[in-house]
Amino acid sequence: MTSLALVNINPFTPESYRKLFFQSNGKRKTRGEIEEADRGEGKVEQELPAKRCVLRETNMNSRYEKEFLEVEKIGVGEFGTVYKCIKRLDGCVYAIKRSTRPFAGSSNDNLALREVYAHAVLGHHPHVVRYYSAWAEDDHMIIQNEYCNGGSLQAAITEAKKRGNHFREPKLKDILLQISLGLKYIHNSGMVHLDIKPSNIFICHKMQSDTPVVPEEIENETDWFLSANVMYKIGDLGHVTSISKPKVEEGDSRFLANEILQEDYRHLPKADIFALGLTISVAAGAESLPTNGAEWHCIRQGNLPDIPQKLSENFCNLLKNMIHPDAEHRPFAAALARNRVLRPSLGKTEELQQQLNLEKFKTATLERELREAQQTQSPKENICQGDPGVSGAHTGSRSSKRLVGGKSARSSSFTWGKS
Ligand code: 809
Repeated sequence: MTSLALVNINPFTPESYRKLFFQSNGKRKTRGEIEEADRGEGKVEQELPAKRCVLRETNMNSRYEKEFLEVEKIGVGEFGTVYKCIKRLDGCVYAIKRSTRPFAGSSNDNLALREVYAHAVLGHHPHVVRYYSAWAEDDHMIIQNEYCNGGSLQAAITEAKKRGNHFREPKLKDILLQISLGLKYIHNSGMVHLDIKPSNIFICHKMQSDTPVVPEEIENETDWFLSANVMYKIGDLGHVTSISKPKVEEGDSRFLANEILQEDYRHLPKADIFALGLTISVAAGAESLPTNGAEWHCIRQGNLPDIPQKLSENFCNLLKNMIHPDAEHRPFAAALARNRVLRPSLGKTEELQQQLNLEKFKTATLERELREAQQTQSPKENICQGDPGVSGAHTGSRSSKRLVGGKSARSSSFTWGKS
């Protein structure tokens, strides 16, 4: 029996995902066929699998081999090798990194552990790659993360460049907004990423699901991503540190803010904003960034690298602000996440809210005037209406309390913010 047969098929995964593992005749695909189908998305015929396979005991000692089927290597870096794997038990795909560095115990300084600590504390956010598990094996740290099926932003930029293309303004704004939301979450959790760059942003394309989400049904603003077709997520938390007690391990020098080089850690979250500004510039088509030298310093003086497309003035100014030499001058992630340049619809909402508040104010004024007019009417009329303000006129009956203005006076309380 091949190890491929030792993978369960999860019936709840989207159909397109199941198609990856089965042929139209219900037979399981070989590893080669799976890789082939994964490369040529959309070519596989529509048919559901008929069989399920039960996990069987293997003789393997390694947890990695026992629990996962390795599909392919998806990246090799300075700190480890990343594989696309299927978990045999749940039949889902994960990205698994095996660190190159030997795992040196559980010291707080251990970089491999820092990544795990950060993931564990951060929990779940739609714009941060999800963490599932981590363990040490053969003296190496292994981390099991969410698999993002669209590769990295760096790979997408390279691919676009090959075709003589680059990301256009609406797409750039979408990426900037989504990553700002992820950063806002990380920063609000008291941490900073410190290695934001295109190769640490991962893309998830929505898989065809059996129960599609209807955008109109999404009421909660924070759930908007359920209708998004492309999600951008912050990954590789290997440099994460806390804002209050930082242990800074410098990230990629091409995206490094000058104050970090100067060991000035007073505004750490703004170093992530600086790196994000340059990340978006690269996605916009800026040539490869300098690692040091005069050009490096020129960018740190607030000059955006050359971008070979016309961006709107507003957007350009926003990017410029993000790389401002004075860290304090750069916007916070939270401010980016509600910036009108990135979210023009928020402006409309605010405008409508103001109009609504004005109308409510006018209504409240009219109601008050009406009550005052009623109170200045003849005492006889007041008695008929059972005005409790007129001495001896209160009848005590339920219906007599129901003044015309009385009811609306009670219902006219309102708030000036969101309603
Ligand atoms: O999808 C990924 N999730 C990760 O955490 C991750 C992923 C990728 C991908 C996407 C494939 O479509 C490519 N590479 C090179 C990845 C690396 C990681 C990763 C980064 C992991 Cl698993 C741990 C730490 C840093």
